[in-house]
Amino acid sequence: MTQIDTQLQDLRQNAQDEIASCETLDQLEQLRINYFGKKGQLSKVLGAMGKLDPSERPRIGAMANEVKQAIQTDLDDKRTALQAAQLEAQLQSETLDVTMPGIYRPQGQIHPLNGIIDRALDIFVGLGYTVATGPDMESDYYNFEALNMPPDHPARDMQDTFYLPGGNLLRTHTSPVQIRYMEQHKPPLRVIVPGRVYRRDSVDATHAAVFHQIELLAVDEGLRFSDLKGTIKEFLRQMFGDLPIRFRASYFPFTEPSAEVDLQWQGKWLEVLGCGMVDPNVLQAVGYDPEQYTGFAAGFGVERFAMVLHQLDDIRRVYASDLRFLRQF
Ligand code: 2NM
Repeated sequence: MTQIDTQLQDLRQNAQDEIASCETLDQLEQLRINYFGKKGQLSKVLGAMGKLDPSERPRIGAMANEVKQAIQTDLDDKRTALQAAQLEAQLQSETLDVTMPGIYRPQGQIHPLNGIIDRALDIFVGLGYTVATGPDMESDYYNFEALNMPPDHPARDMQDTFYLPGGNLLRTHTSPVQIRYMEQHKPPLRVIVPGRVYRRDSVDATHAAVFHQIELLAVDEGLRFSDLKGTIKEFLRQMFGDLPIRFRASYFPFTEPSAEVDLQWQGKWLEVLGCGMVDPNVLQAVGYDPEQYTGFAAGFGVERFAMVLHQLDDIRRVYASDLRFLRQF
């Protein structure tokens, strides 16, 4: 045997061993370059072919080809195996077990006050009303003056209103929003206004310094007290069910005539809202002609509705953010 014979056999054997113990595709590529590259081991051996006796060349050439083929086959088989292993490992590590328990995220829920507000707004939107809102900080004009409450009106008392530095105040009702809305729109109009209001009441089981009101206003030609009655009746029917209601004469500075509405709830008459025909002075203040247009308005307290509908005995619970309490609704 010639020396080149042995070299080729050794090359074949080394390649076989190295490929067999190779563990990664990168290593395998290095091996391929090491054997088949321009400066690789096979080239080196074949470079010595020139020195061979010409009669030996065909045999050695065939042998070199065999060795090359065998190494190539080993490399291909190994590459296939390593790729399969890599894919398998990837599939293992990226497997998503959809039957695993999820990460627990407590479900939020609608606060009982927002639940009442949502329901009331839905009912009035169903009756053709538009939802409007406005600022919590108001001027004396929008909160009182435009609502037919002159400077000496008792409701303006420091004892009842939170006055702010600079002459502004925290609105004591949502009615200033209706004034602003009327300034911006011509009749006919129907608006429903939810919002936070502020009063200097001492806090107890049924009073809070900050609470929520919903007020509605309709202005059109020919609106009458019977339109107000029908609207209130339908609203209370959708809110509480078909229960007896009664209208009692009352007084508000911004409506004339005015009424309070009672609902027979669990055998007792319960006052649930105030309402009336918008006072002509209010219409005049926003530039409407009271001879052409009439309006009706009503207002109610959201907390009071929540307390009735959810049978609550203390308003302060609604604000305490105690989840054990709030989760009941
Ligand atoms: C009430 C009762 C009666 C009322 C009046 C107005 C306005 F701006 F149109 F004049 N808004 N809300 C009103 C009338 C509110 O709450 C008990």
